[in-house]
This record gives sequence, structure tokens and C-alpha cells, in this order.
Amino acid sequence: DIKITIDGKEVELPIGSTILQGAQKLGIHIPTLCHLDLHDIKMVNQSASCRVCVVEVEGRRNLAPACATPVTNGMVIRTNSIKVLNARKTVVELLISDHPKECLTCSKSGHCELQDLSEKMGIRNINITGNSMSTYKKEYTTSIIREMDKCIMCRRCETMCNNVQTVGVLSGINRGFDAVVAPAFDEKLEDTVCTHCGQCVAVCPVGALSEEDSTWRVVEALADPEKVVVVQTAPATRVALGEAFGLEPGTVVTGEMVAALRRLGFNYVFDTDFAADLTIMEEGTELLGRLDKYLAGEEVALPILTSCCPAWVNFIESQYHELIDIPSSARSPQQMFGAVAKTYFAEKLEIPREKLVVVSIMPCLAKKFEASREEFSVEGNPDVDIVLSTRELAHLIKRANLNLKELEKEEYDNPLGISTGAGLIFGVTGGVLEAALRTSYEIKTGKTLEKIEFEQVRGFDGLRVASVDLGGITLNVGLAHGLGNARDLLDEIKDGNPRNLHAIEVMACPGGCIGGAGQPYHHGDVNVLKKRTASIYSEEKNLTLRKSHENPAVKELYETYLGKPMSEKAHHLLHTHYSK
Ligand code: HC1
Ligand code: SF4
Repeated sequence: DIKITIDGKEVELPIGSTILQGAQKLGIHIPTLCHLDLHDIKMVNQSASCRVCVVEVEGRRNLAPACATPVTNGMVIRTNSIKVLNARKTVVELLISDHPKECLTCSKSGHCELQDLSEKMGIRNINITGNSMSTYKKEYTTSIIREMDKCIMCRRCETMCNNVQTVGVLSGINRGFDAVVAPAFDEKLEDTVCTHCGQCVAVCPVGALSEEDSTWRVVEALADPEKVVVVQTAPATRVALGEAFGLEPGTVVTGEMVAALRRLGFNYVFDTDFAADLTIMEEGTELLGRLDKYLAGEEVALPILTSCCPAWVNFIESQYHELIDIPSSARSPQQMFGAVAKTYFAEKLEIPREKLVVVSIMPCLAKKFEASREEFSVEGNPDVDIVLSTRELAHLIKRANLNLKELEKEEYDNPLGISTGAGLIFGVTGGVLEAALRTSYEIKTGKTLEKIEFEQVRGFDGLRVASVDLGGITLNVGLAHGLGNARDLLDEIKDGNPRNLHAIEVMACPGGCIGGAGQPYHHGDVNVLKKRTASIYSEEKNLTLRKSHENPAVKELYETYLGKPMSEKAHHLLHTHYSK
């Protein structure tokens, strides 16, 4: 180990550690901006480009960036000398001198790390003159807004897109004031193989990357007396929304969220968890169908891949054409919900689908893209009209002067608000597969599961495999969260599936949907994701219904409307096809 002294305190560190790690061990705060270390999900940005973290090292003439300077034995470091404070202030002033000053209207206002630093440094005016400002135009994609004049070249988005997601559409281009992180040749993001996962947005410290804001469209719909507005809430939203109101990460606010949505004026408050149960009925049946064929020695597309994550679907469509036949054809819960709402539920209300507005609250930005896909509309009328992120919902609630924390809990409406624990665990990595296993096991064997939790598929490792007994048949399953891990699994399948996997779950975002890019910002704290995960599981444990096939509203939907899973009507409303 190496011994160093920081601000008069001694600390021992393993070889290869940085000064920043030493300070963190001592509880000494050194401000950072470009730096981001989420090594649990392979997201380590060490570009050392911003120089906000400079410190004084005894015996050295120049200040050193704490995030990238390795410690050496006997190093004596000062993090708060006048020289350091001055240098840091100059660094921040320089950054701001080439940054738009429109904090009042910026989507990141209140969450911007540069704004925060400026406030901490006490910067009240910018004395640096003579700089020309970069003049990048705003670019809108279906899910993401890029305002590259706000880019500070921290390159976190680049690291995320290239190293974690392995999509590789972002990199530093141009020089000087025109330097920016963008697709090659400054192509439009929408025209690239971007998956809309939004993880670049999740790590952007400033307002250069944000989500498309649909909140006012929702307000307009709610104010329209001609419309019936229904809302669905994704599994992962309920363990994160509270963070926007100062609650601990992972605080479960399901009932308060339902109450807030009712106060906002939604006519029916429904749950995506219902549709997740429905997805399991379709996907589980598909899985068992393929397995039966496989066991009978027939040619069949295996492993089956889950298809509920829209960024993952975009990824496989754009990068793995040769595997396009293996994902389940089941639509995602969001889209199943939309299709059922605009047919079954609209018919119950005796209104045409055009009168119904379906709003989704999603932890995800790619869900905005998914809802816009042509195949999910009927004569131009989309199954899901508007998608809001969890953050956007928090804005709406605050705008309406509601305090989430003070609202009395309320229940979802019938029938599309009835769900089981299996639907809830969709929100975490491993959850979709676990839900599918619960149902497949009982349908296949006709027996009741003794232990409902499939611990084998739980966990936070990016890539996991497990073998599960499905009543005499050993089912080999693989799980990946983060697209880079998914790529590793897909490459394995392309190489002949050496581990003989039968089913694979992929979620594009680290942690699964709880780590979606539309959730309140985690600001580089991976524990936020872990706390949300733990809450989903502990909440689920207390539910009485925990298997999708026991959902009474789903049963009724089949009995009175769809017939049975994979029926012709179910196929038409609940399944899709993929494009190459
Ligand atoms: Fe998800 Fe899903 S779990 S994709 O992660 O299958 O977004 O929460 O709503 O559709 O149910 C997201 C979450 C969500 C769908 C479901
Ligand atoms: Fe890359 Fe995802 Fe951002 Fe697209 S949305 S640029 S795939 S990180």
C-alpha cells in the first residue's frame, strides 16, 4: 500500500489509486465535473479534461488533476489552498465563458453540475472576454434533445455510448471552440444507429443532452373536455419518483403517485404492471411453444429473447440482422397496454379510439421512440399517444402545486390497474425472466411452485447465466443489462450458442428499467440503482398475487375478449414484427 497525506490527514491506498480516491476514502470532498466513476456498471470516465479537481502536490510546480493523478508514497496534498481555489475558479469561469447563460430556461436547471459549481465558487460575473461562443443548433430526435452549444466536452456521453452501451455513435469532433461530442461527420443523431437508450442523457452533467419534453401536450389533453385521458405507470417509476421530492432513493410511492395523477385530472389511472402480466402470458406461451418444438427435435429459433426493452429492440434491429428471428414477437407492456386500452377499454366505454388519449409514465426515453413506431398505430392514431419520463411527471406534479409526500395513498382503477408482483419485478434486471419462469413452470408442470423466488436469475452483475428446472427440463437462461453486456451474449449466440441458452433477457439500461434514462438523475451514485432494486423486491414480497397467470383482470381479458394467449386476436393486438 501507499501512504499519502491530504489536508493533514494520512491515508493508505493500494498502488494505482488516484488522489481523488484517497480524498474520497478520507471523506474530503474535491469537486469534479467530467469525472464519473460507476465501475459497477463499467462506466468510468477519466478524461481529466475539465481540470476542476486540481490539487496542490508538495514539491510540484503545477497543480495536478486529482481524478487522474496516481498516488506515490509520501505524497503531501492540499485540496483547498488559495492557489487551488483560484485555479478552480478560473477553470469554471473559462467553462462558463463559452457556455450559454440561459439557466432560466434550461432543462437541467437545478440539476446542472456546472451551475452547481458556479454557485459553489461564488462566480458572479465572467471577466474572461474575447472568446467566440460555439454556435451549435438544437437537434431534436424523437426522444432526445441535443443542445451542443452547452457541451463542455467532459465526454461522459461518449464513454457511456462507446464503452458501456457499445453503440459507438458519439465521439469528439472538431477543435477549439467548435469541439463537441457528436456523431461522426456531425450527422443527425436520429439518422444514426442510436438506440434512444438515453444513457448519454443520464450522465450529461449539463443541459447539452436532455429528453424531449411532452408535459405541455399532456396538460392540453387533460384540459380538453372532448378527451378521455388514461395513464399507465411503468413498474420502475414508483421506486424513483419520490427522489424528485427529496425522498430517499428506493422509497416506494405507488399510492401517492396514483393520487397525484388523479389530482392532475387523468380520468383513469392504470398500471403498466397489468400489461407486464399480459406480456408474460403471451411471451411465456411462446417460450413453451418453442421449447416443445425443440424437445421434439424440430428446427426452432432459440434462445428466445425478451422484447420489452425498446432500446434493446433498436440495438438488435440495427446491429444483429442475422438474429432478428429469435426475439419474442410479444410487444412490450407499454404497447400491449396501448393496444388493449384503445380497443377493449374504449369499447367498454363505448367511445371511438380517437377520443381516448393514452399517456405513459416511463423511466425510459426509448419508450418515446417506441410509441412513435408506425406499426403501433391504427390509421395514424397511435396506441400510446404521449410518453412522459419519471422526471417529466415530477415536473407536472410540482407545476400543479402538489406535494407528493403529503398525498394520501390511492389505488389504481379497474380493470387495467390490476397487477401482480410478477409485473412489478419487470422493473429490475432479471425480473422479466423471473416472471416468465413463475408462469411457465406452473403451466408446464401443472404444479404450484414451492418457492416463487428464482434467486438464480437475480443480481447486479452485467451478464449472468443460470440453469433452472422447469419440471424435468433444464432451462438455461442468460441475462444482460447494459447493451455492451448484451453484445457479449449475442456474439456468443452468433458463435453457435456454446452454453446452449434457451432464453435470454436483455435490458438496455444498467440495472434494468430502474436505471432508465428518464428516472431522477443518480448523479453518479450506483447505490441509487441498488436501492431502487431492493425496494422493488421487498415491495413485491408483500403482494398477495405474484404470478401473472393469476391476475384476475388478465384472465377476464382473455375470457371475454382475446380468447387465449397467442390467439388470432392476441396476435393482432399484442405481437409485432421486427425490421432489418
Ligand atoms: Fe420497463 Fe417494461 S419493465 S420496459 O423496463 O417491459 O420503461 O419500468 O414499463 O413496456 O412493464 C421501462 C419499467 C416498462 C414495458 C414493463
Ligand atoms: Fe448512445 Fe444511447 Fe445516447 Fe443513443 S441514446 S447516443 S445509443 S448513449
